[in-house]
Amino acid sequence: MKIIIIIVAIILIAGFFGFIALYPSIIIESPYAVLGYGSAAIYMTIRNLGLNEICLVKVEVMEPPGLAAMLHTTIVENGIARMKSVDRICIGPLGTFELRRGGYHIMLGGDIGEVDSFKVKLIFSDGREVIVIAPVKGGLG
Ligand SMILES: [Cu+2]
Repeated sequence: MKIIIIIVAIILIAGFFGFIALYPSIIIESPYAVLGYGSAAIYMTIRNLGLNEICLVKVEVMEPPGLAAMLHTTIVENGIARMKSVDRICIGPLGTFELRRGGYHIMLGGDIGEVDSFKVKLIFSDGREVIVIAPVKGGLG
């Protein structure tokens, strides 16, 4: 009897760590949005608690509907900052990546109107999806 309990415990513990290894957490911290003219930018910090690199490859806007989302970075050429599309944003093993003003961000386009927040779905390279609500905090200065 005792040996069965020990075997079951080992299986459960191995299963738990196997699950953690296969599906390590992605943590989204302090998401927020800034409104522009016919656009908006979303910023946040993404933490990868896994031992493999993960990449944010796509964003879908859930609310409000009908908006397009792109991944952008900001580059400075001849002293002028402009935005450039990127196809992915990668976060290394046990790494942290900050989407921030003047850097990488999620760009929303379309008929945005008056909104208090955006609900977006982040889609990662391993197929995982994370839903994030980003409250609006002011306009693009
Ligand atoms: Cu942009």
